[in-house]
Amino acid sequence: MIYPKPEFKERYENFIGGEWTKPVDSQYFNNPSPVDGNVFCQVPRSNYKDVNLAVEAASQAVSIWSKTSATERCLLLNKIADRIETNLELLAVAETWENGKPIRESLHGDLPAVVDHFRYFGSVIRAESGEVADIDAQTVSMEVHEPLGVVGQIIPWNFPVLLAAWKLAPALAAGNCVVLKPAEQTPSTILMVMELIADLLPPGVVNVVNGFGSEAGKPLASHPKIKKVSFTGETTTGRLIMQYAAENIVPVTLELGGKAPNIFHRSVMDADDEFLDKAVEGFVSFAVNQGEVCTSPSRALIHESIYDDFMARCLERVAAIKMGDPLDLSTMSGAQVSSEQFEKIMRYMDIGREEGAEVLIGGDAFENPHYPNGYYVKPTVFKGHNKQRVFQEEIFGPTVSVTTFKDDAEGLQIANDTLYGLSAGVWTRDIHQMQTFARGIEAGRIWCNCYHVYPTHASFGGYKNSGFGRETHRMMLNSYRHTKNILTSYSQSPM
Ligand code: TXE
Repeated sequence: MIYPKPEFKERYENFIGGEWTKPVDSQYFNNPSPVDGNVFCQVPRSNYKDVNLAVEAASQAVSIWSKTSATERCLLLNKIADRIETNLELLAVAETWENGKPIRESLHGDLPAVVDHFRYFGSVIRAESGEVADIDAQTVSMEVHEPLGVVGQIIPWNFPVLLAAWKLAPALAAGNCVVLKPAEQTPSTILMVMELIADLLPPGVVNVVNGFGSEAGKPLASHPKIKKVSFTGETTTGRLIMQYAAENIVPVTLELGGKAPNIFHRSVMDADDEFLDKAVEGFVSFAVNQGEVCTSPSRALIHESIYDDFMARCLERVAAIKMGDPLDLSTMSGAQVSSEQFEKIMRYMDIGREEGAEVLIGGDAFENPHYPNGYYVKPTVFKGHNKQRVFQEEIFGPTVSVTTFKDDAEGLQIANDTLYGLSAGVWTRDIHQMQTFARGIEAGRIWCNCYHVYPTHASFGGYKNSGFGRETHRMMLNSYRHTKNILTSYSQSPM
């Protein structure tokens, strides 16, 4: 089945204080689709003036929203979830056109996860109860929570609506108001969501300001009235965000890049066919979302004793990845998000070859007969060693760099030999080996005998240069609120 091309407005505006608001300096930028390379809408090119308006609107809304009951906030989050669910197909098609990802992922992965996210955080705030401790017979300690106020959220382009939901749902649940800046590559699907939910939101509770990083992102992250910055993006940008936030002494959550090892142990080849097939799918998941995933298993470490047999199966499966029209439900790999990202990936194809990595399959652009001007790259497997740049640097494309290891010690050493620490995969039938690797790898998410699974009630976040702070899971509510301790003495005697 092929979905029809979505319909967008020719021009969108910022969403500030519950109103569609033109940019103060009347500047807009063109938004092209990576699917066909053509501009399909215009979006505000905002600057600090627009950010100021949005922060002001959010500041005014805080006094009311922060006082709402958990029940009220829960109801709003559930209404948002319902509205998105009712329009799931519309938004999934738009997301594919905006980002390039295949419709089967936006329809069955991204958008359902968005709905689930709002429902989950609606549920957990209703289920919460606090902590009270008897310090002694006359003294009681009580932990209470209070919202931070206005939070700034800056998101990237690889999962535009889903990452907006990852940040919005917990921030709202905790009683904050938000100013959100989408990525300049993917500004419009989030605005479509805002159109759908605008009537549900009290004015100023969620504000969306579009624009470029230096022009709109920086003034947002450095605004003195922002009480927290939550950022997902490149590690170098994350460093800047910390610097901006340091000026105002506000907390940051950083979800940055990755170079995940996916480790296949000897026992994978001894397992039954079902498990072996699952492991092969785990290997191939480097091509999910065209590799534009911070957790992408972009390094595969394969035990030397199974390399030939296992790789033969993997390469056969990679060759079967169907490319084509991203709006076709049978397409498995779509377009890279932008011409810049496409060029970056193609540069790494050259870098890999120049450094002596062998290209086992792919290594080139894909000429899409449906869309000759879109940005398509063939799923690519490099064979080399962990010192090469294609093993060390985040390519963010459908590539995996494969190497072998001889024993557990060497496997662990290679796995940790990277600046990043976001995630890893471990494939083995040996439970002791699984535990050794799960505990030994320096990363925030270890998938054991699975990959690319993101339940909302499991925590997610990085070690090392992949950032800090967690997303998903109710534990992150505390990163969107203060904890206040109220210590009461009931004693009548002097202290
Ligand atoms: O990221 P940026 P880019 C990695 C991936 C990709 C590379 C570059 O390797 O190839 O980063 O992508 C905003 N102050 N990831 O250039 O610049 C920007 O407008 C405030 C991994 O798109 O970090 C956008 O909204 N904001 C990542 C957001 O930051 C600034 C996902 C991300 O853009 C800013 C995306 C500034 N000075 C890319 N500069 C992941 N962890 O999943 C930019 N921005």
